[in-house]
Amino acid sequence: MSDIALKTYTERANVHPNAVAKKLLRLMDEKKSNLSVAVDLTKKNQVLELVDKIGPSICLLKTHIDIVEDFDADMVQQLVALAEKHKFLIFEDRKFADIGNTVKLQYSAGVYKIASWADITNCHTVPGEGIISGLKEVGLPLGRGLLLLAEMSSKGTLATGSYTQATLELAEKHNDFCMGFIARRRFPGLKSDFIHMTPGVGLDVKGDGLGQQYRTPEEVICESQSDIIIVGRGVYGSGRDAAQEAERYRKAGWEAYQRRISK
Ligand code: 6AU
Repeated sequence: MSDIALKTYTERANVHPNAVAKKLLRLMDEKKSNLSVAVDLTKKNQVLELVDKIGPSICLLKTHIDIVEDFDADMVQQLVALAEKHKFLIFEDRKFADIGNTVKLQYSAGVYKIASWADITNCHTVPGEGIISGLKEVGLPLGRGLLLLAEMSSKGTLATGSYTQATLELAEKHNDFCMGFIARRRFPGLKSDFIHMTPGVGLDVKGDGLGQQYRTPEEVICESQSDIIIVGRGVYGSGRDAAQEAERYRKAGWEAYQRRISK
């Protein structure tokens, strides 16, 4: 077991150099939650209603803002107000994947102005180091954090082996802005304390028929030593009581973390 995986979130927060990571780790212990909910809904009101319901159970809200059909500036204001009300951070899962100059514009401008409201965003490393440098020029002065997609949850993903390894090295080089990874597990031997977030988490089913693969919070947090579980349809899928399901995942994630740090 890696040393960092045995520390509490607060112990890590106390010495963490990245302001967003520090805030997130503090919130996690305060709310006893390592749950991020992926709200993949296409109507503004559906998103806001769901976020208000699950807000008490999450440490991080994950959005795909570009799937919202009736997006407007008021939606962002309301999301930020909900984040203050329920105490969670916002992660816009934009998965940038272009050259540095283009991602700078995509991150700061356009319809969504992501950098102005999202605490955290993420990117692929396929373009090389320039993508991180470009995003950093915008995000660092605003006190934002970046996650690199080091691995993916989907079947047949190409983000493996030397691609994953090169991604870890880029994160170490830019550890002032890169605060963590999207990954299936904690990577051993890293110098910095990166926050590992894992999607593809479900308690009831193993997949979705489109290549998504689900593992349980126990497998992800305790066995694979990741820090945060990202759950979407498991929480709000058809016929589910979202508030109740969010609590179920929060408890499962938290208990798995308790078992891990007591090993
Ligand atoms: O629980 P689900 O399958 O309903 O939703 C999983 C969420 C979706 C995906 O876009 C996202 O997690 N995701 C990511 C992220 C977070 O970057 C990477 C990945 O490899 N797999 C994945 O599902 O919103």
